[in-house]
Amino acid sequence: MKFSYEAAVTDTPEISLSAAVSGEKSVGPMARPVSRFATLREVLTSQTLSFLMESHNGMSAKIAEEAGFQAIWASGLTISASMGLRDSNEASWTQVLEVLEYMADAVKVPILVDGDTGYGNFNSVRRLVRKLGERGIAGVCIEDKLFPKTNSFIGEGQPLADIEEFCGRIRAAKDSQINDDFCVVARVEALISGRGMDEALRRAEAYHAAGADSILIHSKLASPNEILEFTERWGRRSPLVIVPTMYYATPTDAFRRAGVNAIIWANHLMRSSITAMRETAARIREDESLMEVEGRVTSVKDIFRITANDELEAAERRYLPAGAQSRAIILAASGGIDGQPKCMVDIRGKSLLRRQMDAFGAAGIRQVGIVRGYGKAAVTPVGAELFDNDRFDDTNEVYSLATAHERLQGEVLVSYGDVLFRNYILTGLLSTPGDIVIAVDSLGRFVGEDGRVHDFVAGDRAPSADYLEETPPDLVSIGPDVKGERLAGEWIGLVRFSPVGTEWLREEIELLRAEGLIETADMPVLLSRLAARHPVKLYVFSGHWLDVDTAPDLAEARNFA
Ligand code: SPV
Ligand code: MG
Repeated sequence: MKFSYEAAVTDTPEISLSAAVSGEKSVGPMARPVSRFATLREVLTSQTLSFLMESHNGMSAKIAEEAGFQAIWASGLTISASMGLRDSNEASWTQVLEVLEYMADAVKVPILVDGDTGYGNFNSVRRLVRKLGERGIAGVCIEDKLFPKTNSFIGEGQPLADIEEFCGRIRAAKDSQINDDFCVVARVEALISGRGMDEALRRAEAYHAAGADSILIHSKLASPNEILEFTERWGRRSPLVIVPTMYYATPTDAFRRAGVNAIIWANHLMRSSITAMRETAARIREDESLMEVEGRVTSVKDIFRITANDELEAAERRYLPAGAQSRAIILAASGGIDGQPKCMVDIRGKSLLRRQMDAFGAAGIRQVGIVRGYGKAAVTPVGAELFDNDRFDDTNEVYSLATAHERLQGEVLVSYGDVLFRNYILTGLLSTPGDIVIAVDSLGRFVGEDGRVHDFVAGDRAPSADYLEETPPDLVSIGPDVKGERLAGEWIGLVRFSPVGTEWLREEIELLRAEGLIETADMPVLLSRLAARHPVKLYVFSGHWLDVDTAPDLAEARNFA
């Protein structure tokens, strides 16, 4: 879609700017997506006054977009400043291009880049404009000065480019654009250089004739007088952009009435961030503490939100293999051996917990949460998220699990913190179909009276050794008293929930809470209740695991590992 200035003035635009900004499809007669190029064209040419906010990197661009700005001004001054450089073309144009690419990737709204002088002659401009278009930058502003440029607010009487030569730069830019809606804004520096109003108007006329899509008339006076005189004498011959950095006290309506199409707020995100960073740095330096600062600065969580971490999590679910999408929650709150939390006992140079985390890691499960309780200060493994059940003495396993409720989403494995198992058991559990699958040791059928509590499991049919039998049995009952010919074995304290199974798990936890049973329920109770409402599958194997409850278990574990 092509916008001419005249069409924009006289016709109803075919696109909705808000739709373009939000990235939605337009719903007008021509219903099709609006490009950023077309959006910038409308921002610069529409009769309704628009605003461009300065940004200098991906984050500031996101903040400008979040605030609702329709377009972004990628300022030469502030991009240089963000690099610790002067606004004197000390950064090369390809270095600026790289920053622009981050900015364009970060936002949907269009970017008008401050292209300074075009970094040289017509030939530099041609390459610049092509590359900008390739990177999705919707427009460039070039100023009629000489390379290397000097900021307009430094010194007096800066030399200007020859008019004809600068018109050549504009024509070269227009001939090189790879998108019909790419905008070239010609910036007139005659008022800045003290050349007077007639010269400014003459230059604006020539640049308009050379094909500029808009004229930026710049002034460094504190009063708006010369800008208002210019707009009056210009008489809306083309779209106009202004930068009221110095004449900031003028009410915006004055420019609206004068027929200005777009205003650039040129450097205020950079300047405000400098103020904020200075204050924070001074406070922390003085206090040698974060106390005063925390709560007054953006949270780390907010950074995750701004950079759309949730999108990455969704992509991980789409693209990573099953194990990598899973999270393990290790219940390690209860009990100890010889005054040490069970999960921390050393089994041949590695804690039980570390061994379990390594097993999860080997299966591709990188997100591990640990619910601590007994001796929690000693449970600080690297690479795990920690949850605390400080009531481990008078609560049970479901209460511990509920402390990690924030993480009960997606594919979740829950395991007791005091079990050791061979890796193949985990792999088998992960690949058994079902929304809830529990790992069952068939040798548990033969356990005699040994004075320990076992979670025996009965299925809806006897476990089959048939090669062709592919459907695992369903759990019917689980607990220390389960017996009979449907006895499948012993649950080892490892259960997998699919994303759907995790939803059921959350519901069941909430029901237990509502019934006042959350504090007393153990995992077998939870699994029994789940099995009453949903299919809970058994993954049956033989041996190759143990739990570490007592000192003799510990001795056995040391042989096992
Ligand atoms: C910039 O933001 O880099 C500009 C505007 O060119 S000004 O600093 O006002 O010249
Ligand atoms: Mg600049």
